[in-house]
Amino acid sequence: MKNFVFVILLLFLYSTDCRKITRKVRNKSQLTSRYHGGGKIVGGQDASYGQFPYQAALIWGMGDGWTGIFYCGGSLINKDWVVTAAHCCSGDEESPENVGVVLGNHQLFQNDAEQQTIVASRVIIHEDFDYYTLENDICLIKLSQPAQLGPKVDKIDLPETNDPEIEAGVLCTVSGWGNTEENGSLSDILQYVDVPVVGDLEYNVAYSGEIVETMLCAGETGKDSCQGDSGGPLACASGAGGKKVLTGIVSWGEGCARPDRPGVYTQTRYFRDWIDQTIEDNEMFLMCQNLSAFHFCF
Ligand code: 4AZ
Repeated sequence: MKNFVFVILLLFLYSTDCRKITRKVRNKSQLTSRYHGGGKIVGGQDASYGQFPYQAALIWGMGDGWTGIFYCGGSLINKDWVVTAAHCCSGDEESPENVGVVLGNHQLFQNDAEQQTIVASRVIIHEDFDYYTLENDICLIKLSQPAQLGPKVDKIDLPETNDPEIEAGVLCTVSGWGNTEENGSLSDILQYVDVPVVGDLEYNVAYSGEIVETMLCAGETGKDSCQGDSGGPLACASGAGGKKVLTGIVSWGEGCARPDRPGVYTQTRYFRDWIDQTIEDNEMFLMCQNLSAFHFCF
């Protein structure tokens, strides 16, 4: 049940090198159809309820006794942890109680039958995250209580460190409630679109060398993620079974769905060890807290 009211956010566009990054903001206003937009993620379509059971919506401001603002996507990787972009977490490490994670969410502005809203207990930003280059744009959010898994709320597997690079042209799926066009508005219903992975040569020309190895480009003219989709999942089929895994995290891009300006994603396979280690360290941290045995632990 939604025990909060979603309010619309205006996105602050943070422009550096023509790059626009979603900034977390305030600004309340009444919902009007204007804000619901007519399009889809950009070039996508409505998901059915439960089609992306790993999709999380992040809301901010929970701890202040009011309702919170939607600002980013995320992905449930097990019952206790959500992975998102580091630029969705900046400033939250000190106050995880302000971060709400909504699972089983379908309509952003309305209650959904199997929705769970869980406050964060820890927010852990990659220690080498660079806000300017957006390298290492990854963050882990620990839920203060485990998610109840079921048909509408479920985890997505991560790729293995040694999984091969996804080849150019492969279609992957990105989902979110982000803007349905550049400088547009959020979508009420979760959107998804299939986007082709773009090869090195092409994107290096487009972004003149700004794409580092741990990033991946995907998208084509008219089909892309956009502001508000940040932190959310890019799922690609992997291995013989073709099961979809969390290949990427929505990170940045120049505008949305522009020709030769694909969306840029954090490639999770490069961070598999960081994720596993961070989760393990957290268990140790909790055990040490419980034992009050800091001198043994640290
Ligand atoms: C953003 O600001 C953002 N077109 C997300 C995705 C893309 C661009 C910007 C990719 O959240």
